[in-house]
Amino acid sequence: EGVQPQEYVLIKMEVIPPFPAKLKALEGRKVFLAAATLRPETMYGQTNCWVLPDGNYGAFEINDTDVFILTERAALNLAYQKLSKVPEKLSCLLKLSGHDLIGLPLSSPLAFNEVIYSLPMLTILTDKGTGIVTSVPSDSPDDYMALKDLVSKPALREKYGVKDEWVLPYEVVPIINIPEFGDKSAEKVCIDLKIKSQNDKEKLAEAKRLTYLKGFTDGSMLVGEFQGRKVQEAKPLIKNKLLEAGMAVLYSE
Ligand code: A2H
Repeated sequence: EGVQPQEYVLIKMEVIPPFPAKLKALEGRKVFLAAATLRPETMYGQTNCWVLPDGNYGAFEINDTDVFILTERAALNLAYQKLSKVPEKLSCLLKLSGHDLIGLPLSSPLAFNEVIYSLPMLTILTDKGTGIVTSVPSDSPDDYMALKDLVSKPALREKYGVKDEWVLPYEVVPIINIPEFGDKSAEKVCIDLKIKSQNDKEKLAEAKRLTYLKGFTDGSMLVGEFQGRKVQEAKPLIKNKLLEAGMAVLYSE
């Protein structure tokens, strides 16, 4: 962790009832996978959610109505940021593993896809953010490659119990244009750099550097309320919209 605190937007990805057996204890509650992002303006292009299969998660009461699924570490940080039912204390309703979360159908703010699924990503860090990541393959090289791995490797889907219909038909949703990279910048850069899988760390770091920088400085919105505006301008507007609508909360660590 750096010297400066990092501020994330936590996107409330709602688990669509009825809940599977592992989540039965949460029935009747409003349950969200809380995904940490630095790119709230990309939420239109969400295609799925990522969890770490062997990761440890919990379902924590955040206030009188909402339950967040995330790592205990993140829940504790949130408890010190006025986001726990009991001030500065955890209220864990249920412990869960990443495996328990794979295949959950979700409804996520701003996403053009009305129902998206929770899927395995093997490179998620449990000491960063919430351990839950929302997937935007048009603009995130990590997301693009992790999804491509699942789409192109039936054995990988089988290993993690991923049903074909949770990943297929697979479509990248264009949401931001970057003059140098087009309307699906992550896909283009991953192809140009010949990235082979989600584990190709060095090349992915370069792809992220390229798209992140150019997306912010040169990108413009192709969709949504701020269509045609620069990403730089749209980003704080969309972030505030999500926060005001109660679809997201701020989180620092
Ligand atoms: B970003 P930083 Cl479109 N493990 O959101 C691995 N990755 C994580 C994570 C974790 N525990 N928690 C968050 N992240 C991802 C959107 C996005 C992101 C786009 C493009 C780039 C991008 C959609 N996924 O991140 O190390 C989340 O993915 C590029 C780095 O704190 C989060 O924002 O800088 C970002 O990494 C935070 O990473």
